Amino acid sequence: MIKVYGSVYSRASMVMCVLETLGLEYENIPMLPRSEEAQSDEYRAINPTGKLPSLVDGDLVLWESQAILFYLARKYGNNALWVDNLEQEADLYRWSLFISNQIEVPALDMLLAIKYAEGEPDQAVIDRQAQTLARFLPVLENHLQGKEFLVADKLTVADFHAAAVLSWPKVSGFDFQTYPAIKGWLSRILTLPVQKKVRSQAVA
Ligand SMILES: N[C@@H](CCC(=O)N[C@@H](CS)C(=O)NCC(=O)O)C(=O)O
Repeated sequence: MIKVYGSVYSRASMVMCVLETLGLEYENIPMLPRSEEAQSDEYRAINPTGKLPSLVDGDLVLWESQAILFYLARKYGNNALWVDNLEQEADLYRWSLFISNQIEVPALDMLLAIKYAEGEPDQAVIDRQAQTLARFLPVLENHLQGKEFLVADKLTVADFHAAAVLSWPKVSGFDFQTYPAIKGWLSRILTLPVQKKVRSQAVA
């Protein structure tokens, strides 16, 4: 059976959302980021970075969340959660890479500065990340206007990845008021029933 390493409180949640949407059976090994288990020699033999998530499917051992999502959609999607032609595939890579390269770092650093600060949150760090987001979010806002999904007018793995990343500033209290298209899309993806189902598997 497919194994997913990583708790629902990590990027493993997007992998589980995809597995659930595709109706695949899997076993979740719910380890937490930076936990002893994630640093163990046993886990590093699966993922030498010691990060989450990782996927084991038969002989395939895979890490990097987007590589995992692309693999699952291509291998098991049967047209679900993937695109229909090469041009759409290029578009999916474009938006997924844009989220990874331009949004992921400020979104995560903002979350860490606000929710995981030791002591008082560092306002200078928060302001810097907000400035970076303010540079790139208008691009996403413009793209999402009049659209339900990120690419190809259908739900794809890119939506699960991008929404997980954008959920970090959301839970940090970032104000999406000036980005109504992002706000609507984010709410649409984060309230899909599969998200609730995956979260319900959380172990304390
Ligand atoms: N680019 C990697 C990032 C993986 C990552 O940073 N995972 C977090 C949990 S969501 C982690 O394990 N952090 C612990 C650490 O940085 O050591 C991916 O998308 O899989």
